[in-house]
Amino acid sequence: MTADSLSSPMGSVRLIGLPVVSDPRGDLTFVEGGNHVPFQIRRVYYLYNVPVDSERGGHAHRELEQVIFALSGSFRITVDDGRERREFWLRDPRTGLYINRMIWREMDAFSQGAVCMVLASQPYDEADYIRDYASFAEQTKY
Ligand code: T46
Repeated sequence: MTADSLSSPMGSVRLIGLPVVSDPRGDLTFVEGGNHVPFQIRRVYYLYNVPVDSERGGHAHRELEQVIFALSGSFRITVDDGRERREFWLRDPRTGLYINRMIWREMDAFSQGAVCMVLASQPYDEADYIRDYASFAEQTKY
C-alpha cells in the first residue's frame, strides 16, 4: 500500500475565496474554471425554495468534483471521508467549499430564502453517485 493510498481525501476539502470587485454600485464576484476552482466547469446548478427543515445531499460521488456556494442566506454542509467528519457553514457568496471525489456530504439548516449554487466538473450522471452510506464506508476503507 502506498503512502498516497493511506492519505485521507478529506485533506483536499477546503474553502475557496473568490475575487470581489466593489464600487458604489455594489459588489461583483467572478469565477474562472481551472483558475479559481481546480477544474474546468462543465455544469452549474442551484437549489432554491428550500424549506428550512430540508436535508439534502446524503451521498458521495465516485469522480465528480464540486465547489458549493451560498449565493444568498446560509446552510451547513457536513463532509465525511469515511474516517473523519467536518462541518462547514456557508454564508458568504465570495467563499465556496471545494469537495473532491469520494466525500460524503449532507446539507441542512437552510436559512429562509437560501440559494445554493454548485459548480461541477462533470455533467449529471446518476451512475457517479453513491447513495448508500454503508457502501460508501466500505469503499473508503484505507
Ligand atoms: C450534490 C449536492 C450539493 C438532475 O437531473 N441534474 C442535476 O444536475 C442534479 C444535480 C440533479 N438532478 C436530479 C437528480 C434527482 O432526481 O434532481 C433530483 C434531485 O437531486 P438530488 O437528490 O441528488 O439533490 P441533492 O440536493 O440532494 O444533491 C445535489 C447534487 O445531486 C449533488 O451532486 O453534491 O446537491
